[in-house]
Amino acid sequence: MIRKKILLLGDFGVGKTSLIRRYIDNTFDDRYLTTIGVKISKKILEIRRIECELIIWDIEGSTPIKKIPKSYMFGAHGAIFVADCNREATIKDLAEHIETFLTVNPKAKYVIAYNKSDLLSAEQKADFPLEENAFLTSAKEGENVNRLFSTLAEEIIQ
Ligand code: G3D
Ligand code: MG
Repeated sequence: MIRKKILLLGDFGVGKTSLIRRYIDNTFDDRYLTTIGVKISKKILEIRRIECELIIWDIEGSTPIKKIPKSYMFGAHGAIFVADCNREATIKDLAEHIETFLTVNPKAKYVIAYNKSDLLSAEQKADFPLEENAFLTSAKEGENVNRLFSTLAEEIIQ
C-alpha cells in the first residue's frame, strides 16, 4: 500500500479540524475542540484500483503562517488550503499559505476548500467564483468533503 502525507492549512477557525473529522468519522460536532499541537489521522481509500493511505496532518489553527514548523510541512505530497467562504480575510490569506507551502514542497499538489458553504444562500453559492481545483465545502453538512480529499489523492497519485 502506498502512503501519502497531506496537510491542511488555512486561518484559524475556517474549519480544518472539522473537515478532517467529517471525512474520517463522517460526523460533525458543534462543540469546539482545539487541536493541540499536531494531530495525525489516517484514511485508506482506493484510487484507480490502487490502495492508498492518506496520512492527514492537522495543526493548531492559531499558529501564524510563518511559525508553522518545517516538520509539519516537510515531505508532504499534497495540501488542502481552507478558507471560510463567508470571511474575505481568510480567502485573501490563502495566497500566503500556498506560497509558504510550495516553497517547502514545490512539487506537491493542492486543492482549495471554501468551507462553511451551508451559510451561503443558493444565489451566493451559484455566483461564488471557483478556481479549477477548488470546492465549496461544508464540514457541517458534508457537501463536497469526500470529493475534496479524493480529488487531491487522485492528483497526487497521477
Ligand atoms: P480550524 O480547525 O480551522 O481552526 P474548526 O476550525 O474546525 O475548529 O472550526 C471552527 C468553527 O467553525 C467551529 O465552530 C466549527 O464548528 C465551525 N465550522 C467548521 N466547519 C463548518 C461548516 O462547514 N459550517 C459551519 N456552519 N460551521 C463550521 P465553533 O462555534 O465551535 O467555534
Ligand atoms: Mg483546528
